[in-house]
Formats: sequence, C-alpha cells, structure tokens
Amino acid sequence: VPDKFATIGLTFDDVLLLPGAADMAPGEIDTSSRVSRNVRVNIPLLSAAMDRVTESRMAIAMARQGGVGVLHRNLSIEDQAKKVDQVKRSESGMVADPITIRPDATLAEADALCGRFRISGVPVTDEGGRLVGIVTNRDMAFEPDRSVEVRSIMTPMPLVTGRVGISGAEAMELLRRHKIEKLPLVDDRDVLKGLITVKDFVKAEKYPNAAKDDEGRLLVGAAVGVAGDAYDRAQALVEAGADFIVVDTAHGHSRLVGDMAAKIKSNAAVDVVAGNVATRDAAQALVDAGVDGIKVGVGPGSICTTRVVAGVGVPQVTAIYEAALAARDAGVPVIGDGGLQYSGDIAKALVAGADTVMLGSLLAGCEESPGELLFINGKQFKSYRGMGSLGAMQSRGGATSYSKDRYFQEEVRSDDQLIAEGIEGQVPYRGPLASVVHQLIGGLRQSMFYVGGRTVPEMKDHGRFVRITSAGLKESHPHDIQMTTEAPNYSRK
Ligand code: RVP
Repeated sequence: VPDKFATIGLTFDDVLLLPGAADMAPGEIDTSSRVSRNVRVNIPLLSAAMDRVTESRMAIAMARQGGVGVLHRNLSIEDQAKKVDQVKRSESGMVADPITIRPDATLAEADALCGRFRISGVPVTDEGGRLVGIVTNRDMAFEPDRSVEVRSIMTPMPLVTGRVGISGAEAMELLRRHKIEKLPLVDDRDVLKGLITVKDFVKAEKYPNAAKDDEGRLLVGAAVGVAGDAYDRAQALVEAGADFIVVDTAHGHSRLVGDMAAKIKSNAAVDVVAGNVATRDAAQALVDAGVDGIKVGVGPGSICTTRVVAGVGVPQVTAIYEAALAARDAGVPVIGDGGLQYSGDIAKALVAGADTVMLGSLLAGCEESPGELLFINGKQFKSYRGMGSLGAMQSRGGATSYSKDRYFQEEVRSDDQLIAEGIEGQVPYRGPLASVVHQLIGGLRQSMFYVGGRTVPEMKDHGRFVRITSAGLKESHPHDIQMTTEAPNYSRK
C-alpha cells in the first residue's frame, strides 16, 4: 500500500469473469468448500448473523440445502444457545443425546416436553441412564388424567432396541420390521446412547446434499461479540453444539477481536472465524491470532451505512482479494460477507479469493427468515435491517442491546446517543429458501462452467477478471427492452 492512497478499489459491478476453457461436463462441477479450517459445506453459502435473517429455522433450512447458517447474537445467551440446540437436534441419522424423561414424571410434563422440542415421543430412563420404556403420543392421547405418572402409561422394556454403532440400513430394517417410529440405541447395560427415528430417515433422503457433522447432525455456526459476557456466550454456544463460533464485529482489525478468538480457541475444540476485515494487514493479524476463518467486508452490506457515516471501507472484490493474499498462504478460508446482489456475484467473490460467501438481503425475503410477511400495495415483503441500525441496536432496550458492541458502542447508555451504521427496510418476499438457493447455486454452476473451474479451489486459481466501465455494466444488464415478465433470478435494482 502506498503512503497515502491505496490502489483503486473494485466491487462486483466493476468486473466480469473472463470465459475460460472448460474441459468438463456441467455435471462434474463440485460446489463444496470450507467455511473454516475444519468446517466443510456442500455449497459455498452462509446466511448472515442478523436478526432478520438467521434464527434456527433459517439455519436448519440452510444446512439442509448444503450451506450453513450463523445464528445472530442480538438476544440473550440462553436463547441463542437454545437455537443452536434446536438445529443440532433437528434431524440426523441419529440423535446422539436424546431428550429423556424419568418414570415418575407426570403425563403433563411429558406432554410439555414433547411440545417444547416438537417431538412425538420420549425414551424413559432411570437415574443410571438405563432405558426403562418409551412414551409416545399414542400412549398419551388416550389418558385423560394429566397427573398420572409416565411409568403407568409408557411402553415398558423390553423394547425393540439397537446397539450403538448400528448401520443406517440395519436400523431402518428394524424400524420397518417392527412397524415402529423410534429405535432407542443402548449399550450392553441398556444405558441409552442414542435414538434413531423414521422421520430422520425420510428427511435424510429428502436432503441428500445436507451439510452435517460427523454424527450426522446439521451444521450450525453462531455469532459472539467481544464485550461484556461475550466469552460466556461463546462457551454456552460451544456447549450447545455449535460447529463454529464467529467473532462478529464491524472492525476485526482490533486487538479485542484477535484476543477473543484466541481465548475461545484455547479453551474449546471448535473452529473460530473472526472479522470483519478489508485489508491484507488486518487478515494477517487474524491469521497471527490463530483464527480458523476470516470474514471480509467493511461496508458492502445492502443495509450498511458505514462507508457514508464513517467514510470507511473497501469495495468488496478488492477487499476479498487483499484479505485472501494473507489468508491463502496460511491455509485459512475466507468468507466474503455482504454486497452480493446476483448469483454471478458469488462466482466473482470466489475468483477474488473467497471460499464461501455470506448473504443477508438475498435471504432476508425467504419464508424461513424471522419476521412476518408484510403486504404493501398488494405486494409481499419481509422486513430487513442492519445490525447497526437504530432498530437493531435499541431492540433490547438500548442499554442491553447485544448488537451495539458489533459497532463498539456498548458504552453508549442512551438510545439518542447511538451512532447508527445501518438502516431498516424491507425486501420482496421470495418464498422458500430451497428455491432461492436453487437459483443461486444454479447460477454459480453456470459460472463455474463458463470460467472452467470444476471446483471452488479451481475457480480461485483459474478465474480471471476483466474490469468494465459503466458502459459495460449497462450492456451487461438487459437493455433497450421493457421487461414484461419477472425472471426468477433477475430483477432490476
Ligand atoms: P447484504 O448481504 O448485502 O445484505 O449484507 C449482509 C452483511 O452486512 C452482514 O453479513 C453483515 O456483515 C453486514 N451488516 C449487518 N448489519 C450491518 C449494518 O447495520 N451496517 N451490516
């Protein structure tokens, strides 16, 4: 970087990808990638850690599609940890640590438990963790007295059970032969070790591309900050089963961020991603702090006003490129976060040096994002806002907002002293995530074919840009025609 002026900063609309020789069939294209050193996804997409984008429903939907969601942190530690738990329990080949109930609990308690975790039955275990029976909806439905003990209505041992380590096919065969929905897994002392359900098998078939951990549970990430009880939060999230923690701030080139990442890493076997940064030096500082992934983006977000309010930022393609220069040699994956408007931008981010991208506005309109559908002039929308918007920073009563410290404003006590760095608004409703991801990844696969990159690493290696002018950009979009039909993957901004 020269003394005063850095080189010119380029963003998605400033560049196009050069077509390259493609010696592969489109079917050979592999979109899998790494979020961080040890977290692999099947599609290179993350949903943003924002309170209008990622709660458990979105995280589950993202992982089923092969990507991963990062649960936002603008809520209490307990609530966020609960959401991690919901994702980890949602589906898998096997529930490793099933919810259980004691034989002396009441039917009302069993009912409440099933309602809370949205399950249709619970294994019953004694103090030693030994399986003594199972109680399901069917047992509960015909008992009017809610105060009876579970032991009197459960189906007691001996039950059909499987041994720990049973194969999926064997388990399925047992479920089918005995026409049961749940197969408890036990060791040789009948201690409950897991649970396999029919529902999980059906889902596993429905989502063959799902991103899962070694135990077959969906992947999920969760965000923390650096102030106050941020470290306690990280511990609670790890305990709940988060696959990676994101130290999520607007300025990752600060000692607090590196220190927090290092502290989390030294006390837990979990990947830690940190950010956001936009220069090579900042990425190098995070590499030196030992992070497993680097998130890049200062100011590109659709709802972000940091570049206007603070006058700070780096156009996103250049930011990714610069950060990747430091990350690449260290083998640390890069997440390009923010500013993507079209599927083509995903490929541009990868060629610039990202391993995955994080999306906010492109996903905020999905059915699975938090918040109600809004009807305005006969059109459907969902609300979307920056985590640095007044609304988000005040959402827990100002003084206790958990998103203020993303912008290093946790010291600000009163709402009217906050300096907003984001706005609040709405985006068009887009329906289920599955169809949105289908279009985004379909577009990415086309890019990979045009560029001649069979895999994400090949895209990073072979891909080349051509810089364009505003005339080139105008030519790129539809022109000299009045669009009469909405395309599923294109709208004029
Ligand atoms: P976009 O996909 O362009 O909507 O950008 C989403 C990203 O914007 C987030 O992942 C986050 O890094 C950033 N963000 C979130 N809130 C704000 C803000 O209020 N300025 N910015």
